[in-house]
Amino acid sequence: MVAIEVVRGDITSLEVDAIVNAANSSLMGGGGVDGAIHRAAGPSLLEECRAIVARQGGCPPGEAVMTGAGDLKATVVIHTVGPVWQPGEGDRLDPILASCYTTSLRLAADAGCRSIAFPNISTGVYGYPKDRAADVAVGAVRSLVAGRGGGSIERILFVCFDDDNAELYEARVAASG
Ligand code: AR6
Repeated sequence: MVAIEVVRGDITSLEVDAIVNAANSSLMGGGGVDGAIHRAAGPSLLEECRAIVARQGGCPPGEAVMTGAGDLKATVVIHTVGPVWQPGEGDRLDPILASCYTTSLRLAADAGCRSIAFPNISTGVYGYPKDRAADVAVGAVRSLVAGRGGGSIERILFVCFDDDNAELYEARVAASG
């Protein structure tokens, strides 16, 4: 049985095995949750990201890479890149956003993680409509778990920084539980 929870607050303060970062394709840090995670983790995160970029180039939207977690309480940070919202392109972008969640979950499971925390990917700077992103996120996680694709994962947290997202996620997680 996998527990799916909604938490309000700052993702960097959580004690979970894997923290997911809403990064950009350069993996070189940025604002929003990306900036907060890099600040809290310290310089080792950027060093590891640089090594990944040197090896494989950047990270395309919908994909994810994993690093250690530096000074964070987590064990790993999974850096995924959400799609930038474009009006009229939702049907093309939704599967890319869904892939951020499922790819990150699979990476965490491959690393033997038991708990993972997601921010609301693409709903800040990248401008995705929050209700649409919440539908995609909860739907993607639920179907992966229902198909028993979660491996070692026992706890999945949706971490909501703003009240709008918290209400959207609380309603959807309760409705699909
Ligand atoms: N803990 C949890 N959630 C947070 C935190 C935090 N400490 N800080 C912000 N959020 P965004 P994106 C929420 O803009 O839209 C960066 O510059 C925030 O309220 O961080 O995927 C990257 O480098 C919002 O709901 O990510 C990329 O260039 C959510 O996190 C770009 O932004 C995502 O907002 C990615 O844009």
